[in-house]
Parts: sequence; C-alpha cells; structure tokens
Amino acid sequence: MIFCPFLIFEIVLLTSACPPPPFLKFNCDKSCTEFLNNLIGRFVNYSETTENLQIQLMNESINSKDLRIQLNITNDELKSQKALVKSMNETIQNLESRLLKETDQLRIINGTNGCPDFGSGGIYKAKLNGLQDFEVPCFENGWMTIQKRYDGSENFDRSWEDYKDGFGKVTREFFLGLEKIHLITKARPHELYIILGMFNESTSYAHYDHFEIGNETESFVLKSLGKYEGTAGDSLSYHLKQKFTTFDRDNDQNILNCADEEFGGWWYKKCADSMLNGKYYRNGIVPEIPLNGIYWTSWQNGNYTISLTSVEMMIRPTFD
Ligand SMILES: [Ca+2]
Repeated sequence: MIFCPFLIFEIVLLTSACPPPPFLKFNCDKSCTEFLNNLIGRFVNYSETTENLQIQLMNESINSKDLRIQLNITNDELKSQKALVKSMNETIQNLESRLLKETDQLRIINGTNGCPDFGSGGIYKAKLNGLQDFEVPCFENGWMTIQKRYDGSENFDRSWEDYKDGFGKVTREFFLGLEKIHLITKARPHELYIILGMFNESTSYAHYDHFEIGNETESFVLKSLGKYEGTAGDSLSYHLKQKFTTFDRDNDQNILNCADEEFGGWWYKKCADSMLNGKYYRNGIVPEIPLNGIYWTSWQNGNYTISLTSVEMMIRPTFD
C-alpha cells in the first residue's frame, strides 16, 4: 500500500514513492527516519485493520441478510404448516361427525337405542335419527322402560301432544312418548314385557314377542303384538289394530271418547280390556264410578274396582 502523509509533521523521505510537498523540506537523521518509518508503519497497520474491519462488517451484513431470508422462509413454512394443521383438523371433525352418524345408525340397526344388552339397569342416553338425544331408564339385559307407575306422583290424564312427546321423570313415573316408541319399534322387531303389581303385593307379567306401533299419521296404531305368554292373561290383544286416543283426540270405536271416561290415553276400542295409564289409587281400590283406575282385566277377573298399584312396560329388540 502507498501512503502519502499530508500532516503537519510531513517530511521528505527518500524511501517514499510520493513527491514531497514543496512547502515542507528539511533533513532528517537516521533516528528521525526510523521514528518516522515506525510511525508510518503504524498508520499502515491501522489502515489495514480498518480495511479488515470493513470487510468483516460487510461479511456480517451479508450473513444478516442471509438470516433474514432464512427467517422469511421459516415464516412461510410455518404458515404453510398452520394451514395444513387447520385442514387436517377440519378433516378430523368431518370424520368424527360421520362416525357419530354411523354410530347412531348402527345403534338403530342394532335396536339397542342406548340400553346395554347385558348387565344392570340405570339411566342411559339414547339416540334416534331425527330426534335429540334423550334419557331412558333401562331395566336389565337390554330392557328399556317405556312406561312406569308406582306412586301416583305423575298425572297420566294428558293431551295428545304429551303422549306423543312423552312426560314425567325418567327416575320416577313417566311415559317415554309414542313418537319414540314408534321409531324404536319400527327400526327393528321388539318384544314387550309388562310387569303388574297389586295392592296386596302380588305380581304378574305379560309378554308379547313382536310389539310395534305406527307413526302419528297412523294415530300411533297398535300394529303388532305377536304371541302372548305370561301369568297375567292376555288383556292387550283386544286392542290390536286400534289407534291411540286421548281426551283431545278421539280415535276409538265408542260413541263417546273413552279417554274422557278413563282419565288417560290408550289404544281404546269400545273402551278397554286393559288400561295402564288410568288414574292412580294408592290403596288399589276405585271407590265409585267412573271406574277409571289402572287395570288388566284378565288378571283381576274383570273386577274394575281394583286398580293396580305398580306397572312397568318395557321393550327390547329381538335377536332372531
Ligand atoms: Ca269415540
């Protein structure tokens, strides 16, 4: 490197490549020359150091630019990954939704509708297509309770809409609802099991091996009962093919409305051989006309003054 000093101490050097400035000329002895050479050498070193620092700074700047580019690439990749995760989440949600629908359909096909096939009873959540989830009391071994009476805490003299939708408490007295019973028994064959209890604590049962009711357009007609067996006698076959009647919807074959007379909805004909939704009498005796208690005439020898004190109607899918 060639260095041309123009400082106040500038002098003529024989070894320098630069011509001396005309206004500064003087002789320099050996020690002076050495000192000045040393000074010039230090300037040269400073200059080289400065140049190295500039190169280093330039390299750092290039590295910084590279890092910024890499950061941008990383950000782009992150955005892409986020979009991918979002897409995968949507796919998972769609699959879960499909799985839920398939499961619902499977439950209907299997006919379990929430009640476990085996094990003890309890309150279970049931699913039916077209309806919101609902709770049902399950007895045991797959039996679903659809109607229950035992203390008279619930009023069963109800309107068409109430019988259609169901009423009462699943943990106490209740009626599941004709619409649900229709959907369940339509989906696959069901059997019906009825347990009856009298004030003297005696019990009996009636079992029908193919129970099904129609839809609302068909007035929830008692479509099928199948074969009877039991200890209570068959007091339900008289009602086969009869539509459901309530005090505000007369579908029976009586000139009057049987539900008006009997205080509850049922599949009345010219009224009834059995009526399990009647008025509840705690002592099991209907004291006077109207004879509107809960009855199953074949078990009580046609004595309408007896009113049953406990009833449970249950259904279960058949497996043949
Ligand atoms: Ca009538």
